Amino acid sequence: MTKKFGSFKCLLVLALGLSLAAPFAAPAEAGKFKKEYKMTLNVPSSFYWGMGATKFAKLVKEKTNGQINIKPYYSSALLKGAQLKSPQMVAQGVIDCAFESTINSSPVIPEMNIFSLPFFINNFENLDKMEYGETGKAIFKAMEKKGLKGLAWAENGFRQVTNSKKAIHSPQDLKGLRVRVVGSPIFIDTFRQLGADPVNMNWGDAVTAFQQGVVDGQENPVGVIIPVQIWNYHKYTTFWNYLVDPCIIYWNKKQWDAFPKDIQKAIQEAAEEAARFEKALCRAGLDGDKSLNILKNEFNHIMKVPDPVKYLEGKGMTVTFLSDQERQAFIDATKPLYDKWIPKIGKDLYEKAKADMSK
Ligand code: X2X
Repeated sequence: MTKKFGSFKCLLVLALGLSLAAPFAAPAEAGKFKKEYKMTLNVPSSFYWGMGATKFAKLVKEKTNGQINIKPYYSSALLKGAQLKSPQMVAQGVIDCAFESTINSSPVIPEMNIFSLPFFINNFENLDKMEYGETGKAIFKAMEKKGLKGLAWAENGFRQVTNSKKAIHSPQDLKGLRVRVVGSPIFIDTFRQLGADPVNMNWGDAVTAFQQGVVDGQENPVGVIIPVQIWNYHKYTTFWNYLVDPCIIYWNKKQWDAFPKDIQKAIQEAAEEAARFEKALCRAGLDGDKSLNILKNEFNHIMKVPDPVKYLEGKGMTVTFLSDQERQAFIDATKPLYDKWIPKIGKDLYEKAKADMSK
């Protein structure tokens, strides 16, 4: 380089180049970045989760002065729909980063099954206490050990059950129902325990299965059941908040560690902002005015569906809420799962989660 830039003219060009690239890395350093960073997520861009991923990519580009370009690959396109492979692919560096559900990431990080323990986390407040408390810290630490750098907590949401047969009020109502679940073992265990007939399949195949009536039901948050227009296949939904599905924005750790500090800072800020926006989209109309106000005041975003329950009723769905007694029957029926799953999740983490929630 010294030889090349020996002349005064060349020095001038170099100085100009440096000033244009400010405040970030010098051009020589900028050459270290890839042309495109691949990001995986399991849903289309139209879902709230997809909108969050799009925003993350946009913010990263802005905040790094165009040096880091993330391309979102929606609907697990890089994995041919095999949603449970995302954490492994990011850990290996085949994919650079992910905006991914904790369910889909649980094959590599079993600790993430803490969110899938049925009837363990009842509300957003408890979820936030865990994510921003000791539980969240421990999960990010476990991720680092597996080659993943966690950046921010986003969301898919509390999962509700829908079906084409009847309103579900009790475990008996689930008896024999064929329910599509994610291929994560705790979901199969839970629905078997409740007497249903769980069928695991990737989300990419699920909609065809609903259309063809191969399954009677499924479970997902409003951020999925609304854009997929579930009322076209299922007339009944029960809001049982039986478990929650956070998303995490994460990066291949080796690659992350090699980024200059200013780039790390910019991406981290982008992740936190995108996650706050996306979380609010997923919670809008489910936490009073809180998330609706965050969207309006901080992001100038007005929700098309400000009240998901009313919206589903408006589409002709029967929306059922459980009484305390009905809920207790589900809690009792799923208790045996705790004996099997707490050792897999880690007793320590389970205790941390309980402590976080009681703070
Ligand atoms: O597969 C699902 O049900 C979905 C879309 O919610 C996830 O990716 C976990």
